[in-house]
Amino acid sequence: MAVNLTPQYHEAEAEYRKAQSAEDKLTALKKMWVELPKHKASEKVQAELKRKMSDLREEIEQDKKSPKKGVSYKIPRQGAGQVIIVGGANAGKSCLLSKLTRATPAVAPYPFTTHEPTPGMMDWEDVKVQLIDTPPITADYLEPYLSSMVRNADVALLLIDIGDDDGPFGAEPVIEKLGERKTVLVGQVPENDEDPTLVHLRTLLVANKSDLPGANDRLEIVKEMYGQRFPIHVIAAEPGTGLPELRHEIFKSLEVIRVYTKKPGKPADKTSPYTLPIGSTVVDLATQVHRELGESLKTAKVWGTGVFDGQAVPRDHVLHDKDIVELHA
Ligand SMILES: Nc1nc2c(ncn2[C@@H]2O[C@H](COP(=O)(O)OP(=O)(O)OP(=O)(O)O)[C@@H](O)[C@H]2O)c(=O)[nH]1
Ligand SMILES: [Mg+2]
Repeated sequence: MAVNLTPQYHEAEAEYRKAQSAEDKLTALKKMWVELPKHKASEKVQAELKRKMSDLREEIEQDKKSPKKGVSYKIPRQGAGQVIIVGGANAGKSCLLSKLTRATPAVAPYPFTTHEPTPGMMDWEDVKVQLIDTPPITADYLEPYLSSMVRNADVALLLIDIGDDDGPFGAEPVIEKLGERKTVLVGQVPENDEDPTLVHLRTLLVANKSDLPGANDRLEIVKEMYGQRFPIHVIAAEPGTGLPELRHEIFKSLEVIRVYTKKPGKPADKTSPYTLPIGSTVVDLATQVHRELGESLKTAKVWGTGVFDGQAVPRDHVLHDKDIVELHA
């Protein structure tokens, strides 16, 4: 079968040949990518374009970095937790961020659109969770700073494109590349880390573009490949299918509780809860409110789970989601 190339493809190719700078070459290659018919006969050309785009991206990044070596993106943690979105090129990572938060990253129908990590805050009930969109990870490309960003996050979303035959196979390079940097994506973090140099990161596998033809068949492949390793959530980010459920799963995956504080004789402050790891005690809450309060705390009263309303509890009382606490120094 021949690859029928459009006149626009040839025009873009001519632009590519004339281009002097890496940026202009990349722009022309992106146009070629959009114009290229995506079927079996064009697989070689697709691979070649992807490789060239990847090489150029690396070149541009390196050029940017050479004046100030060791550029890193430190995104200060905000909200109830930090969740990093990773995946192969074109999986829909930026689209997902734009649907779950008010961030506006570039979304485009060709790979290697995102060059820099972008944060956004996701609302879930009365808390906010920080999400970070990232550049793609492929077999031959991993931004140098990305593995440490992943290690620092609380949870990863590993996005897979089930709208495309190559999609299900885009996850393995992500897992491998991060694994080479001792960053291990896992469904459940092991209780005892045998190798202390490894960082295990709780990961939800998110199968995206379920609205496209053939997605169900590819989902079966994904389940066979990863069903034992990760919890799988099926969404279509663009039309918004499955997103309310995903928000809930993201919050649950952080394994935190929300606790409201109140002053004696006053109603609880319900505007912004404190968030603490599951299993946290009254002292942990007091320390988060103010370090000194953690030390001076004598007793507390709790309204919520497993207590009578306003029951006095000791410092080591374990709190539950949505408890209301009055702290007494
Ligand atoms: N049909 C469909 N298209 C989607 C869906 N989600 C994303 N897309 C499209 O997929 C393309 C890629 O989306 P992006 O969000 O740019 O993908 P990305 O993973 O950020 O890509 P890179 O930054 O290049 O790694 C865009 O054209 C999106 O509109 C979906 O659920 N269904
Ligand atoms: Mg992107």
